[in-house]
Amino acid sequence: MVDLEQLAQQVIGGRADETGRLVKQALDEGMDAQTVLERGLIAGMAVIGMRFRANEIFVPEVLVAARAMKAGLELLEPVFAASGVQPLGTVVLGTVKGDIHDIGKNLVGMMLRGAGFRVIDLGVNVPQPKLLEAVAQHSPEIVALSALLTTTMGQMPLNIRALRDAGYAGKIMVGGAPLSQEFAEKAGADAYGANAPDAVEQALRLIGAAA
Ligand code: B12
Repeated sequence: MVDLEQLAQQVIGGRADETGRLVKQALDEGMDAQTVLERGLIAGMAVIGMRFRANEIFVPEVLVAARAMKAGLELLEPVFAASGVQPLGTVVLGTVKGDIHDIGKNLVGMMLRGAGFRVIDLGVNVPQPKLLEAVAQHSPEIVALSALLTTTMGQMPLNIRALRDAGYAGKIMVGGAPLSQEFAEKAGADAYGANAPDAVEQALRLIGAAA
């Protein structure tokens, strides 16, 4: 029987192959996918989130852990799709127009997925029509936008206004190095996240789930 604590340790250590192997073994042994997700993958990523916040580890370690988590998630996703386990909510995520930075956005997306959200990642340099189209198509509980440049952070209020004008009534969360809580409030966002664990905490708050 797979030891889920050991699976969590593989995520923490960023060992993608071993993570995938243990997830597959757990499923083959008939273990419930939700249990594998919560007590293996999410438990591991939660430790990474805490260590990242405490400045005990840095971006490279988070990235390799996130990659390991992704390897495990890819094996669980078809099981969830087949069994109809409900995600916490849908997040439409993207880096704003004119901006091609995506390392932070990808981290945010992976941690949101790890927390149980369905994430529709629109990629980088996302023009407003593409964002509006995705929101109309997926009716997300949350739209999450990233900007890394002072020249692109101005896209935030423009996108937020366009989303509201189009009738989007869900929550909007923004982040990226040049942004701040104050900027987010002025832009009309519902939340600002300073880093990926914070993004998860904010997303849970926005949908009314305890962090
Ligand atoms: C890597 C990098 C690049 C890579 C990007 C590769 C990639 N695939 O992303 C490349 C080389 C392509 C690049 C290009 C450019 N870059 Co650059 N880049 C960086 C660098 C070194 C690191 C950014 C990064 O990935 N950080 C690590 C991640 C994990 O952190 P993060 O992005 O901040 O994300 C975290 C939080 O902000 C938050 N977050 C992020 N998004 C979101 C979204 C939500 C919803 C939430 C809640 C939270 C959240 O959570 C994340 C995880 O903790 C920064 C310097 C720096 N120290 O920030 C410069 C930097 C951002 N770049 C800069 C510049 C100027 C450029 C260029 C214009 C350079 C040029 N002259 O061509 C181009 C712009 C291209 C474009 N149109 O976008 C400047 C921006 C200056 C400014 N004030 O505007 C910086 C600050 C460097 C500098 N000091 O001058 N860059």
